[in-house]
Amino acid sequence: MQNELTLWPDNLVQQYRDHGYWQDKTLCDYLFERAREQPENLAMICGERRYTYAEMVDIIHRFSAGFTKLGLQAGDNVVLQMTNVAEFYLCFFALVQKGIRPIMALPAHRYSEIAYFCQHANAKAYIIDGTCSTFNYQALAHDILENNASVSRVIVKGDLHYTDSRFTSLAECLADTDVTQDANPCDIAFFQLSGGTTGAPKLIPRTHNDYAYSVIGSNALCDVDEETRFLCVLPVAHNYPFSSPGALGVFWAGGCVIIGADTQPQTAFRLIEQHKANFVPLVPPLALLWMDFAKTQPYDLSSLKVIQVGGAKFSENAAKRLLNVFNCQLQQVFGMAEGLVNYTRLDDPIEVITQTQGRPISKLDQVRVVNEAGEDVAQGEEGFLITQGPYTIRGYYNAPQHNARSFTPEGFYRTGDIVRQTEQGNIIVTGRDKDQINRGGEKIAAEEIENQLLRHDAVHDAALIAIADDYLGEHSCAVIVMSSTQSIRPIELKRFLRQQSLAEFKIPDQIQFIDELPKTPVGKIDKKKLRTLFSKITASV
Ligand code: OOB
Repeated sequence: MQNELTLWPDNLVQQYRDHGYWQDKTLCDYLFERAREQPENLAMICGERRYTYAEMVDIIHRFSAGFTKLGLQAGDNVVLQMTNVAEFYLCFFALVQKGIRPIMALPAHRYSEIAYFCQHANAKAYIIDGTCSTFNYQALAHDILENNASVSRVIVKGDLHYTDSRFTSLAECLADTDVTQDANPCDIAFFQLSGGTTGAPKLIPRTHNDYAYSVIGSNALCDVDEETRFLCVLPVAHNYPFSSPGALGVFWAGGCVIIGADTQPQTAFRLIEQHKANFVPLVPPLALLWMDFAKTQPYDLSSLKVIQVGGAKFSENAAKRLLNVFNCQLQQVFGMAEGLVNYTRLDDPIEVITQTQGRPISKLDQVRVVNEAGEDVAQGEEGFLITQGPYTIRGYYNAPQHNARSFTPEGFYRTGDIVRQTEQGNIIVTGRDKDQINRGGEKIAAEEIENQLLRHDAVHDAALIAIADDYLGEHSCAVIVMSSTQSIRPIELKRFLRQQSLAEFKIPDQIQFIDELPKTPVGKIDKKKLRTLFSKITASV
């Protein structure tokens, strides 16, 4: 299909192969090889359930057969929305083995986002956790089936709530084993989701070759090996805990992934003690919460070797404090689902670890810091970060107009991040040039929420802005100009947004009213001014 995958230029592909970065293996190959080498090693712990590598791969092959029986085949797209459960990884690999391409929805996504993924990618099936106690995904899936013609199957972990024949339980997909792979390493393996700045999240096509390299490269510099016991409390599908080095890195190195059902420090600390976890990725708000809790908690956390913090800016103060509270190493991670991932190295000087967001995985990652005109700024100066490399996409899926804005004519991805680079090449994130709110690592595209707000009759104009927040880093604030004929209270507006079935983290934390939105000289909404205005108000309440 046209526009499915924007390819890397031939000369770069040649370089990536010459360096051995692109190995022409599938994402499954690395796991299956590991399982052959050490079948009895423990691969996953999920609550009371434990899976050796042999057991894990056996289930994957059986799900592969089951999904094929349901009529799914190579090239089909499928929305995969699981909570933090082992079935997420089992389904992921089973789909990928057959060349079926999962779209990595987050548990927080609701009708609005899921319907968009289904429509945009013509998804054939929707896989959910039907056992979740905090949200009824089966009811959501029922709505999706009713309104999205492409989706003909819902596959459910747990007992079915609907007698509808289009619902199948995952347990029924455990068919005879199928060990054949229908995946091509150059093709799209799956879709990550972009934080986005406009509309709904864009689909990010990741190929086997590019993604595998990012994982292998991450493993090397994060010291991941058979001894790694990785606790995953962040959403399993997110690029950071999935592949930086993430659960994939751990599976490929023969370590063990301990799946945490929630992010509460009590739960996590118990898991760390019980399973001797030694590696855990966190986002800044969680790192702060864990630090507070660590002061008084009774658990033995001495197994911890590395805490990663990424997804949003971690302040130098907090970084220093973390090192004092936990007797382990800190690694800062600055990455993006589109590709580029930067890490501070484990043996970096303490100033680098606490003051910077690290440097790229690969020497073939090209990072440039440029001005408005696209020219490189002087070393050490602030500018816009653009990048290309062996695992950074060249275009979003079926989004030509968006691609024209998000990539330079040479194919560099415009990250929208404002950074400066130290002499040693470490990156310090200083700001953002994209209309997005980074709510403790969860990204909100301002325009998406503004469009939803404008659907309400009482809203004449709306702007969503970021307000500094001690805990989240930033929270969202909707600034509203009410229509002359109707008024509305903040609580009603929030209720209205919830009725649009959006992910909860996108509901504005704060709603403020104004007579008119200030404009810049070129007529754009002056969000800087709004931020100054409402930050003061927030600080004084
Ligand atoms: C990760 O991926 P996304 O796609 O959810 O978000 C990417 C954006 C970056 O462009 C940047 O704006 C922000 O999140 N970000 C950070 C950061 N890490 C990510 N901003 C400041 N400091 C950091 N350490 O968030 C992601 C993907 C892979 C690994 C790690 C994070």
